[in-house]
Amino acid sequence: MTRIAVVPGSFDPVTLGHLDVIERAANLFDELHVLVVHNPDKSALLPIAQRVSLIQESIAEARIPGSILVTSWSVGLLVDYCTDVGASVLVKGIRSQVDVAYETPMAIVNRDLAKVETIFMLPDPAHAHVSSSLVRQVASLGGDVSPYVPRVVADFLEQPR
Ligand code: COD
Repeated sequence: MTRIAVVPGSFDPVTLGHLDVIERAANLFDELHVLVVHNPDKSALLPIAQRVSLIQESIAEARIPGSILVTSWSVGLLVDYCTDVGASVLVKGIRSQVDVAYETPMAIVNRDLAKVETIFMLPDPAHAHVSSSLVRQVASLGGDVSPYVPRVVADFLEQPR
């Protein structure tokens, strides 16, 4: 049986913290789907299609091995996507108690709704403080985001828009 897992997120933009979780999860499963989902609680910087492209380019740039599909989902519940593609596991990164408080109820509801389990991964300490919102803030104020994001993302954010 092919074990498929989904790494969902806003990825607005993808960071080195996200990429670390993607690489380690790809090592654990036969197939990994990195799923860009709109989070209605956050105001977006990048269009969804741009986020998908930047994740694909970042995975290629880092030469992350494994069977990894990058796509997006906007039609309904996250677990509906999992059911559609035969994925039984969600992988999320946990940086702090705040992440635990945010993710725990969703993990329980997703198991109730569709028997989809959630696996929590601790971050690489080097990237534990990194978030997309921090990157958006530093970039918007003209700061150097290269310590926090893949090179393709830093280059993209530096372009005048
Ligand atoms: N190191 C490790 N992990 C990290 C790091 C880092 N530096 N930064 C972020 N992460 C993790 C996050 O904890 C999260 O697990 C994942 O990476 C994605 O993070 P973000 O910030 O890109 O995405 P979020 O937090 O906005 O998540 C958006 C989701 C849409 C995935 C989330 O809101 C969700 O699961 N929604 C479910 C919608 C649904 O179906 N609801 C009904 C039932 S619950």
